[in-house]
Amino acid sequence: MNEIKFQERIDAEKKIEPKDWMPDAYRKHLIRQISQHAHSEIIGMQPEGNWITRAPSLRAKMILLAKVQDEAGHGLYLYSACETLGISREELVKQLHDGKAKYSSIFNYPTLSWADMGAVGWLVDGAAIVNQVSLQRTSYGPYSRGMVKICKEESFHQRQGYEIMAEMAKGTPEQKAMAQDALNRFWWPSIMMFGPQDSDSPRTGNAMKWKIKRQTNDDLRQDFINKTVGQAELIGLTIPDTDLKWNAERGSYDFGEMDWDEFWSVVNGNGPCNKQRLAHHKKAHDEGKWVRDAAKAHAKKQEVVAN
Ligand code: FAQ
Repeated sequence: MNEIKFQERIDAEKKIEPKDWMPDAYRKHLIRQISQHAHSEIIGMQPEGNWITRAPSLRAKMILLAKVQDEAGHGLYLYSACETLGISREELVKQLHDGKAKYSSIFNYPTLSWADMGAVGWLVDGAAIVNQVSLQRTSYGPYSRGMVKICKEESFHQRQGYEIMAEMAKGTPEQKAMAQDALNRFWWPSIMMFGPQDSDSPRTGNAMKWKIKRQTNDDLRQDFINKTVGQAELIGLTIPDTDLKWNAERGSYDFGEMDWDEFWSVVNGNGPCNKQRLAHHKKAHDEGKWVRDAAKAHAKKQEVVAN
């Protein structure tokens, strides 16, 4: 009975809130997705943090620093949304450290040059926005509201990345070559962010039924490609896909086959930087223990004073 009423609410486009009844499987599905999303924001700070001290100007350094801080904020909104489902932050971090929770495959690729900061902002934030704009209409209230705030900031991030790429593309031949090289390395991993093809995506069925996801992986990937091709052309860069061509009948770009072996290898922990990213997160978490302890002790003291 509860399940039927729950589905009716979803079908009527009503949001589910933390204190509402929900099926266990819906709760678990959300904890999995929101926590993986939160972990992605936090681990995603590493490839960009790598360039803060080497930004080419003070302006570029300030912008990059602000962007990386924004990603930390996104992680915090998402952890908070996830905690409303009855799981603690400690448990979520433990699942990440134990390898039980994933984070986006894209952050397991290295950032080798300043142009990579352009490619990450333009393509990675660009792909994240396409996915997150869709998630603004997700059925779980706290997740949906978090997405609205996050999307506003992500669109600024996407523009700062595109600006870096555009500047480099119209710079010296060496700078243009660096921008093209960054696009070559980040293109395929960026379109892999949308996940496996619909036919290989075990979570999509329930996610669509419960309106957690509003569009499938393949639909979102296609949207992203359609939006991005013209942006590359405008700044004179070439997307590294010889099969990419406009299909007037579909009103979309056709594109080449992704390397799915590479995708699953990275998702399963064997990408170029998986071990490094997780080791860094664990080290930072251990080194930050005294801060968490001090904050807890302070909160406890305030409680005693208030009582
Ligand atoms: N990487 O059945 P599906 C950002 C896993 S935020 C790793 O299709 P689902 C901002 C999937 O979890 C980027 N794992 O799963 C930023 C599942 O494994 P599980 C993060 C992946 O959930 C920018 C299994 O494969 N955004 O970038 C990936 O329906 C710059 C089967 O897959 C989000 O997390 C992958 N790419 O669809 C920050 C958005 N794809 O859990 C810093 C929210 C699939 O069963 C700097 N999440 N898997 O063990 C989603 O929209 C979905 O969860 C998908 C996957 C689309 C990621």
